[in-house]
Amino acid sequence: MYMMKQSWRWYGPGDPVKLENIRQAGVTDIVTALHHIPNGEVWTVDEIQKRKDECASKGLVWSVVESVPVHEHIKTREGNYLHYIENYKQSVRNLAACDIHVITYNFMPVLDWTRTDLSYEMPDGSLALRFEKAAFMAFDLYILKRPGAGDDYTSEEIARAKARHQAMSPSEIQVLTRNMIAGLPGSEESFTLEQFQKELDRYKDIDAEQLRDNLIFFLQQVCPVCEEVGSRMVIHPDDPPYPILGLPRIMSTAEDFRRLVAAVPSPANGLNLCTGSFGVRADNDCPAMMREFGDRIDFVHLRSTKRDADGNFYEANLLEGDVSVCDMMKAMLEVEQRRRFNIYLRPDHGHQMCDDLGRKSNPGYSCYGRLRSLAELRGIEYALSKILCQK
Ligand code: DNO
Repeated sequence: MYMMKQSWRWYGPGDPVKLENIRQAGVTDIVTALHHIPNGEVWTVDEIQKRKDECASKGLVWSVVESVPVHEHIKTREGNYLHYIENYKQSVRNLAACDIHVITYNFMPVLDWTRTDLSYEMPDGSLALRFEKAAFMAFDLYILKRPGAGDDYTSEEIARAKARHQAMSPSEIQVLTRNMIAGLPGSEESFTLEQFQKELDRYKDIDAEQLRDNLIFFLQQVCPVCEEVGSRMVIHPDDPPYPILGLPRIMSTAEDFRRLVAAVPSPANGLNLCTGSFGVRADNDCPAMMREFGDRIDFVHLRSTKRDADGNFYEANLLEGDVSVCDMMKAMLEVEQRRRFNIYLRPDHGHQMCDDLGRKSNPGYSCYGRLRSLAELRGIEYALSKILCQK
C-alpha cells in the first residue's frame, strides 16, 4: 500500500527544534529551505548538498523545498525579473542535481502568511495562532493608515475597527504591528511601516488578472526546466485566502488552481494543498480538491482552522477545526493508490504547549504541538489503510 511520507518543516541550523528531535517524532523526510541565501540568488549545488548532508547525518532525507522564494520583481514583472527567473531555473536544476524534486513556492504579493495574534490562549492553556478581523482592520485603517483602506470595509466594520484600536494599549499596537509586518517564519521579508506602504504601492496598478498573468508567465518559463529534470513546482495557497490590504490574491480557491492548470497544463505545474489556508473559506472543500487535483498534489500541509461569522479564525486542535481531516486523509490515500505515489505530508502549525511554553520558538513551528498533530495523522492513516486493505 502507498502511504504518506511523513515529513517535518525544519528552519535549518538555527531552528530550536533539532534534527535529533525530529527523527524521534518518527518522520523520514525534511522540508526546508536555504533561508540564508538572499531572495533572487541562485542556490548552488554546494550549498544544497551541504544541507542535504546535514540532514542525512541524522538519518533524515531532505526531499521537499519550502520555499524557493519568488522575487517581488517576478510578481510585478518589472526591473530585473528576467534575471531572477533565470536564477530560479538554475536553482531548480541544482536542486534536481541533489535529488530534490518538489519545490514549494507562493505568489502572494508582499506578505506571506498573516496573523494578528501569535499567542491566543486556548481553554487548555496552550497557545494558538489567530487572525482577528477587527485587529487586522484596526492595523490597516489606524496604524498603517493605508490610503483608500476605508473603501474596503463597511461602515459597521470601520466602527468595529475604531473601537478595537481605541481599546489597544501602546504595547498591543506594537505587537500587532510586528506580527503584521515583521515577517512570520518562512516569509523572506520584513519591513518598517514606511517600507511596507512603499511595497504595497508597487501593486497600485496590478489587479488580480495582471498578477495571474505574471504567475502564468513565470511558470511558462520554469515548468519546461522542471520537466527536463523531473521536478514539480507546487504552489502554496494564499493565507488568508482572500485579498488583503488592497493586494490582489490569486490562489485562494479551487477555481484559481483550475485556471492556472488550464493556462499552464505542464505536469510540472502542481499544488501544495494546505488545508489550513484553503480551509479558512467555507466554500473550499479540501477533500474534493484533493480528489480533483490529486495528480498534481505531491505535498500536503495538514492543519485545521476554526472560523466564526465575524471573519475571525484561529488554528484549532487538528481534529476539532472546520476541515474534516479524516475525509482529507482518505482522499489522499485513494489518490496515492491510484498514482502509485507517496505524497509528502507534514503537520502544519501546532499549538505552543508543554515544555515549549515560555521557550523561544518559531510561531506555529514549536515541537510538541506538531508532534501531537503528527501522532493523530499517523493514527488516522494507519486505521484508514487497514480498512481500505480489507475492502
Ligand atoms: C506558513 C507556511 C507558508 C509557506 C509559503 C510557501 O506557515 O505554510 O509560509 O511556507 O507560503 O511559499
